[in-house]
Amino acid sequence: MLHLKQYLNTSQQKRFLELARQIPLISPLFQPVMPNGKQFNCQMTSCGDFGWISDRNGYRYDRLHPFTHRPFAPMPKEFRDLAIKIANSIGEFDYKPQSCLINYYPISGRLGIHQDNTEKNLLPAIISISLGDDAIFAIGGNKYSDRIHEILLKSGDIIVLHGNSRLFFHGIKRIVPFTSNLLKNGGRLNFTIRQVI
Ligand code: MD6
Ligand code: FE
Repeated sequence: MLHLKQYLNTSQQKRFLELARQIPLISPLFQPVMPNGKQFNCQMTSCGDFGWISDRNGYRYDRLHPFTHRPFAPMPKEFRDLAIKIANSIGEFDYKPQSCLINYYPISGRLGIHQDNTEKNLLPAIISISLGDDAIFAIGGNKYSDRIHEILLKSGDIIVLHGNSRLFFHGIKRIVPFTSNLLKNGGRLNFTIRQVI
């Protein structure tokens, strides 16, 4: 795992926020349910060739938004360029940013411990960008029962799960309210850029 602290400066964070704000106009945020029917504690949408979906039928990627039934908004070039640059820096020279999952956490938001294994191709890195309020990120190992440690993610930080850590269990324990003024209504945005196939 890589934790690139303050990788994006304030003006780059504002630029990424401005780009992200356009996406729900085409691909609205929604609060998915898990296969067991429980609601997620954050809202989601995606951009790029594929979006990540969860509902009663399971977790998967789809080319169409589950409510608009239209292709997801295109992934902004700046997102793709950033992902390719970071992938190249860790020796992934053929990285294809095919999907960016956007999670919005209100101050009460969280995300249970999970493994990102829905992708057909589990080798390419997942590159995660945080904006807005701080979050307590919990990360363990390849087994659910592995010891977990906590990392404070701040606005502009990037986490990369790659190589040995690609399938590490992780989640968001909680948001730390009022720690950033980037989002005017508070809360946190997270973008995870993935190569799916
Ligand atoms: C979040 N992140 O930061 C949730 N997944 O809101 C993730 O679930 C995640 O940070 C895969 C790789 C990096 C991540
Ligand atoms: Fe994840």
